[in-house]
Amino acid sequence: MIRLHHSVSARSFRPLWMFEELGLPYELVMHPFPPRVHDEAFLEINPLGTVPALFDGEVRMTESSAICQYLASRHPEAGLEVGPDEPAYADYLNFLHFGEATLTVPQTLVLRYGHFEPPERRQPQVVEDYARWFLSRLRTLEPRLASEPFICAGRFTAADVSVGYALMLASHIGLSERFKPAAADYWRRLQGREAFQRALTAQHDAALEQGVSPKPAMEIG
Ligand SMILES: N[C@@H](CCC(=O)N[C@@H](CS)C(=O)NCC(=O)O)C(=O)O
Repeated sequence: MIRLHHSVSARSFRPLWMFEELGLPYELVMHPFPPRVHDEAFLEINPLGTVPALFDGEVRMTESSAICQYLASRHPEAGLEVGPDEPAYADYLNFLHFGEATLTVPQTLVLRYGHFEPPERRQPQVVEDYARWFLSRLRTLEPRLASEPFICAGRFTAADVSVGYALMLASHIGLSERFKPAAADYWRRLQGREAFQRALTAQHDAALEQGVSPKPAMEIG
């Protein structure tokens, strides 16, 4: 069975959400965040010290958007991938990576320098600069999201999971109040998906069962 190492609401939520969209059986191993700080032995599972860490037979993966792509293409019958022969193939790959590289990475600077670092190392200017960076890149999606229900291909795909997680993180760190209307509607639509709700429940229940706090470490406020 696929095993996913996960911390509540960390990027490993992307593969967890994919499992629920695909109806796959999986084992969820919960870690307090950040895993390498709470358990040095985690570095044997993933030398990067980060989640996700996914094991599927001989396969080992540590990049959340790549895992979404992997799962979608392993289960093409579910329609969560966009194939090379479809017109939206390039958009699909672009947004799958945009979700992590462009929309999530700047938020990690907001989190680190506004929340995780000790008070004397906090950098309010970095926090505001990278919050704006994130919001201005997100704004580029407004025309698309105002006329399309999903990010590409006219249907829900793994690219929506990638971008959707970035919106979830933004809501934890207080940036969703600054979303423009089409992004706010899109985020509401994604949260309304049954698989998204099941993923939230799964991480909550697994955290409690495994003695880990179910509260997201990245929640500000
Ligand atoms: N690009 C990687 C980033 C993985 C990553 O940085 N994960 C964060 C959680 S959101 C983490 O585990 N951080 C813990 C640490 O840096 O010690 C991905 O998309 O999976």
